[in-house]
Amino acid sequence: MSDERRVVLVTGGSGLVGQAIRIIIEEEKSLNNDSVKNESWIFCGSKDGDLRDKAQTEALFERHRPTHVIHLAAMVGGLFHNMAHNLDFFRENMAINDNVLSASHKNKVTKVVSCLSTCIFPDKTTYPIDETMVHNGPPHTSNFGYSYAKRMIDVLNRGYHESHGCTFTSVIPCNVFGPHDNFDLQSSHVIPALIRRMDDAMHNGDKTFTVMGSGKPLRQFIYSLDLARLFIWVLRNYDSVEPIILSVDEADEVTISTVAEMIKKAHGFPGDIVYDTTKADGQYKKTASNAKLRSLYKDFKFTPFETAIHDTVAWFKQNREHART
Ligand code: NAP
Ligand code: GFB
Repeated sequence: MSDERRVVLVTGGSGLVGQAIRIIIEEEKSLNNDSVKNESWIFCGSKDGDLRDKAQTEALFERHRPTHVIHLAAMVGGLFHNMAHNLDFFRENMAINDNVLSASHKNKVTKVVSCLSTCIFPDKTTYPIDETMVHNGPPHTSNFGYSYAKRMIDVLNRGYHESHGCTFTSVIPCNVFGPHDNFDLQSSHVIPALIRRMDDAMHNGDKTFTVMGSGKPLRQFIYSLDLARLFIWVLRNYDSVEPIILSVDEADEVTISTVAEMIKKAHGFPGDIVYDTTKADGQYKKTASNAKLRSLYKDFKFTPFETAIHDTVAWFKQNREHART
């Protein structure tokens, strides 16, 4: 990146990934990192402007005049929230994404990095999944609304590049977890859901703990602080319009059962884990390759999964009263 002063606007800055980026940027500032000296970072949540509304989006961009944007803002949720609200996931995210990219173009933003997800890939596919496969078939039915809206970010990026030469690109994370996650019972992803519900079980003195589904599905999980470091690296070093997967290795894929046992160990829950197989499993697997990332950022080290789980459980127990529950 050139030496001129950069103003980086982070939409969705109050969420799981946004807060992780804030933590890493603060860490870089405390270490007097050279890159961050040239950058002003602005973290926005919905209180700063409802990005479903075009006028509020344009007002936010006119207020901050960003040169770069990390676009995280979205309606986000776990399997069960998606299954119950596919239409809302599609419409809200379509509106947010079109408004943010249109305002970025109108304000001559130098670069936008948006966020897709490994859950948007075709349900019927070969493995491992890679970046070329985004549009090769319908996504899993459980989250078709979110998936198609996210795929349209890639379509918009290509359109703005072809018509206006914009450097609008995207990253494709696997499942993310960490501090400042959404621990709400209705809308949360599996890891924050299990952490919160097991904390409740500990307080209630429950003898058993119920995991939804069979526990057999496979997932790759990235710690939010690791994803944040990779996001910042993409902003500063990756200039292709083609998406790039940001995921742990295929070998780090784990079953939901393994995750539940790790969270049980981190909590010190004494009871037994039982499975409610009347509840959906969702996608069985969505194994993604991080070969492109590894070829460009060779020495990146991911936080060991068990350490990240332990630290997230500790964060939740210390911050429960302020967390999104
Ligand atoms: P999150 O914790 O739910 O945060 C969502 C963020 O978007 C919040 O800052 C929220 O602001 C903002 N937002 C939502 N609706 C908005 C609106 N109408 N106007 C303005 N801001 C709005 O989500 P996350 O997990 O950090 O996800 C960040 C990005 O990563 C998303 O694009 C998501 O699709 C992607 N992603 C997440 C995962 C995962 O497992 N979590 C996996 C792959 C990709 P308020 O809180 O102030 O309302
Ligand atoms: O993170 P999650 O909700 O979404 O994980 P996906 C769902 C898996 O965890 C299923 C099991 O196999 C569930 O049966 N599970 C067990 C639970 N207990 C629970 C629980 O208490 N809560 C939840 N939520 N799951 C999402 C997509 O898929 O991945 C989203 O639907 C998004 O669009 C996200 O992209 C990253 O990993 O299945």
